[in-house]
Amino acid sequence: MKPSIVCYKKLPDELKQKLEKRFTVTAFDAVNDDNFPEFLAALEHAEGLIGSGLTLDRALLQRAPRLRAVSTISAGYDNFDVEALTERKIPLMHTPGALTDTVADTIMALVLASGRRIVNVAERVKAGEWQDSVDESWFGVDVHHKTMGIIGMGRIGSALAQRARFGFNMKIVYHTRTRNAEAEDRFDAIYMDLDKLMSTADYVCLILPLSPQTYHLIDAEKLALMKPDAYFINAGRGPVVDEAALIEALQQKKIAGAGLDVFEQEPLPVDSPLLSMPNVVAVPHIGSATFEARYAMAKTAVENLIAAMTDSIDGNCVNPQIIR
Ligand code: 8YV
Repeated sequence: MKPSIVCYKKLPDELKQKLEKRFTVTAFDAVNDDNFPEFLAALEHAEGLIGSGLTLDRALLQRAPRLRAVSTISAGYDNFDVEALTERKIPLMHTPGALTDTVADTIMALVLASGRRIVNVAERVKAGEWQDSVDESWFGVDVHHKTMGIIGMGRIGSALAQRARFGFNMKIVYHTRTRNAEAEDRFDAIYMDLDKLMSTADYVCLILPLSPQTYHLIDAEKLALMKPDAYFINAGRGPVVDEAALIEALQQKKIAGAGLDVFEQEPLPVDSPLLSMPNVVAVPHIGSATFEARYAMAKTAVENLIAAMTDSIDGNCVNPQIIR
């Protein structure tokens, strides 16, 4: 008999078929309040799980007593209880390589949109305000030749540095857990402690994952170090930033603006003060949201699940210490 798996995200047909060749698949396009009881019932038999966008905490994982492998269609895994999985020797697979360039493109877009006020001026044009040649009220600030500060110099940070350094002649300063000699070599990136980076960069770009160590790492104190004409960009995870402190820094004009792909609460509540600030570019967690990247992520996740279910893991495992 084929092993049972549960897929909790809509997959392209050919990828679903690839899974169906090997497994008995119970598929949900998405899990919501309506189908949650059916999802729980399917978990009881699940040996494998694949999907994204669901919080799989210890209690929910306990509803899957036969579970042997989990494959998330994402790079981030803050929505999983990794400790609970590791205790049960269940590998958690993810897709860090499949979205690098796409997310770096998104961050560059937020940098450009913030500095050049692309969204704000486009809204004014749509509102009929473009009546004459533009005066200073439409001006932005340059991106090229400025200093980009990258917090988190991993795969995405390096892809961003490449764009900024060679596409826009920017100076790169960075902060990360372990120094990245390759980035220093390739992009002339200068390592700085976090405080120094915050006070140096014209565009502070945050790409850190969420963990107990990074929660609210960027707080009022850190934001106060930024230059008043600098921009803050977040494409990592919302809760790495104290959003209330960011809102206050923006309201008090302590920084020039922000470009945000992630928020403490997603979807962002419609009454968030961020939405009424002309110097904030807010996008709905679209870092990896292109057809190409989402397909590559789903394909990698399917391959990851097959590898984990057949004891042939070769990379992409969050908790490799459990592999025998
Ligand atoms: C999406 C992401 O949130 O991969 C990640 O960690 O943040 C994004 O690509 C994810 O794929 C859920 O759809």
